[in-house]
Amino acid sequence: MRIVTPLASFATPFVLLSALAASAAHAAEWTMATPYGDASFHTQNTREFAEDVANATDGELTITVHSGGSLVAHGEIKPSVRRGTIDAGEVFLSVLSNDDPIFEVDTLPGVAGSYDDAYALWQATKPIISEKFAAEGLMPLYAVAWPAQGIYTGEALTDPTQFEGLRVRAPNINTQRFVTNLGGSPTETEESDIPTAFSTGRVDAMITSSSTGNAMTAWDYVDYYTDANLWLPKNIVFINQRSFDRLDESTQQALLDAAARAEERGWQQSREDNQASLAALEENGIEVSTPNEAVAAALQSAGDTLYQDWLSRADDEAETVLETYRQQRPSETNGE
Ligand code: PCA
Repeated sequence: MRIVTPLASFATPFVLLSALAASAAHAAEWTMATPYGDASFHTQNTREFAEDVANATDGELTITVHSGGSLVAHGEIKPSVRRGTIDAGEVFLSVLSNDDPIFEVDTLPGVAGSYDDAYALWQATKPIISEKFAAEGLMPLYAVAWPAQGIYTGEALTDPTQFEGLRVRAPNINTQRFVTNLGGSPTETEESDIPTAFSTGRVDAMITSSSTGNAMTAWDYVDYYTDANLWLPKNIVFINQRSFDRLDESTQQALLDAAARAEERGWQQSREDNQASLAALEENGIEVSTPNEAVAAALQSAGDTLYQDWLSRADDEAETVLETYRQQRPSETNGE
C-alpha cells in the first residue's frame, strides 16, 4: 500500500525506484545446461531461444545457457532439472533409454531415414514422450534432430570385417549395441571428450553426424566418413514444471511461443548444417562416401538385430505409436 504523505513530491523518485526493484525481483532468472559445445548448431539454436525469450518477455524471464557440460554432466542434466537445481536442460533424447525404451525410438534403423520422416516420428511420439516427462515433473519444450548418423574411420570402410575389434566411439547405449552387433568394441563418449578419446588412442572410429564431425574437427583424427544414413536422433529441451508454474501467464505463453520458433528454426538449421558440414569435412581432407554393398548389408543386419532387441524391451504403447507412425510416415504416403 502506498502511504501518501505531505512529502509526496520528494517521495516520488523513491516510489519509482521501489517499483523498479519490485519488478526486478519478480523477474525469473533460469539456469540451463546442455552437454554440447558452442560449435554445435543445437547450442547456437538454444542460445538464440534464450535471447528470444528474454526479448519477448522484456527481461521478465532470462535463461543462462551453460554449454559443453560445463555446469552439469550429461547424465545429471535430467535429474538436476527434476530436482529443480536447474530450471532447464537439453539432452540427447536417447541417452534416457534406461528410463524408458521410447526415448531411443529415434536411434533405430529403418524407422525414419529422412528429415520429413524424422519430424513425423517426433510428432507421433511427442504425446507419449511428454507424458513420461510429465510423470517426473518435467515439461518438454522442443526437440530438434541431428543430421543422419554415419561412421568415421581411419581407413576407407570397404569390408564389414573391418569392424572386428574396432574401437568405436558411440553417443548412446543403442549405438553401442549396434557396434557390438557389427563385431566392434564400443565406448560411450561424450561429444566434449571426443578429442581426448582419439588422441589417447581409446578409440579408432566414431559414429555421429556430419555436424558433430565438423564441430569436433574430425579431420584431426580420421580420414573417412561413411555417410550411412543410420538414423536421425534428436536433442530435447525441457524444463522443470514448477519453474514454469511460477511464471505469470503471459510469460508462460511467450516461452512456449519462443520454443515453437526454436523448434522450427532448429530443424531448418539441421538440414543446412548437414550440407555445410559435409562440405567442410571434404574441404578438410575427409573422404565422404556412402556404404558399398557389403558394408550396407552388414549395417542392415546389425540394425535388424537392434530393432528386434528394442521390440523385446518396448511396451505395447510404444509399439502401437510406432505402428501408427509407420502407416502415416511421409515416405510411405508420398511413395518415396
Ligand atoms: N552428435 C551428438 C549426438 C548425435 C550427433 O550427431 C554426439 O555425437 O554426441
